[in-house]
Amino acid sequence: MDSNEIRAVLAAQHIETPSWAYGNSGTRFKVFAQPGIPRDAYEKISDAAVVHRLTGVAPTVAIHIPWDAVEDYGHLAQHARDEGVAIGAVNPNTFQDDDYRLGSVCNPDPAIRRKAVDHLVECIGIAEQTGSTHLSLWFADGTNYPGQDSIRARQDRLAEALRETYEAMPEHMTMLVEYKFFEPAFYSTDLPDWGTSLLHCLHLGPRAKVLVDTGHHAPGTNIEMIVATLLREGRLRGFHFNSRFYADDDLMVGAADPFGLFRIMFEIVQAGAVTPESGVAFMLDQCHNIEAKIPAQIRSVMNVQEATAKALSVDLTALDAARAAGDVLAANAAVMDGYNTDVRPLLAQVREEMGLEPDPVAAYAASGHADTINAERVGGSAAGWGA
Ligand code: RM4
Ligand code: MN
Ligand code: MN
Repeated sequence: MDSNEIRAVLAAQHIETPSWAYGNSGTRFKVFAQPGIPRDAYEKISDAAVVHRLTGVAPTVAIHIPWDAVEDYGHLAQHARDEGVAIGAVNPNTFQDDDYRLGSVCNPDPAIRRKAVDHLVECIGIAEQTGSTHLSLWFADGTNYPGQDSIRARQDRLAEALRETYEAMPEHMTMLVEYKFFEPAFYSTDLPDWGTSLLHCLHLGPRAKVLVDTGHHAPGTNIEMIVATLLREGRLRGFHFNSRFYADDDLMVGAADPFGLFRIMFEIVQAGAVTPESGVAFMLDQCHNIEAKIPAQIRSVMNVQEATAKALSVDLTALDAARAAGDVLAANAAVMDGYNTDVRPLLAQVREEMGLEPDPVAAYAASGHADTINAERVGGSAAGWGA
């Protein structure tokens, strides 16, 4: 790919930010409140719009229900449009209610399963009102002790709940099925890995696809291999990007392991799946516990762009030749040359061609926007986990 083609792909890239990244968050030890935090879904969307205005590649924002519950979702979608963005994936929440102590859709009690599925179906209705095409599912379901519940019965309940939800979706909607290997359940998790997610998706039908959250794997897992496998099956619908040192840390993508992010993006590039038309959604799923939220989201978007630009910089002709010749070192060198390319000047050029400032972090700092929201957003309660 020549530089013009690379710049065109980068300018067309689409990275979705999550509404929950703009609210206060923390660990189970402490949530450190920050000034200027949105007090409702409207203000979160306004913050996401700031990220889009400065980066040019973050035109949608994911919402989480009920964290972002409002009276009128059509009105919320109009607010997003007025701000120059749109509402992206709708994420139901079946993990913050006392009823869900033993699980939601896999709970042994049919009344609680009913409540959970009703919420999933409610979120389909919300997605229709916001114009969203993605229903993004993650379940905290699982058990803590061997014998606590039947692993097989829980799979049956999961399949039944997913089936009812799938059938309630309109034709244009896609279900994303996310997995995570542990937490909050510590013995067995009902959707622990990509294989289990994929099996459920295959049983459901073509509009059920897997979502890969980069923080949801055991240390050392070769995530790009999962990505390649799911792409081959046409069942990779999206990512939740973040980075981890230990568990589901939800730190800024590309901060802990920029090379791992590059390897994932290189699989995406080789499959021709970078552009929005390819149907793979690049979403962030992060929390900024100690750093400022908006600039952290901007930095995260830039980190994804840099990994993508490096992946696009790999000389595929040289790589193919090296592979065909069985030249291991030359093949590896071709990939590493891409990774070691300083793509920051290229991305600065992309932004200038899009009419943006070349350095979005500096542009945010210079904008004075932080002072404005700190002064405006007083009173009310700051949004946060569970709010
Ligand atoms: C989970 C998972 C989900 C996210 C919640 C907040 O670990 O990553 O995608 O919605 O956290
Ligand atoms: Mn996630
Ligand atoms: Mn997570």
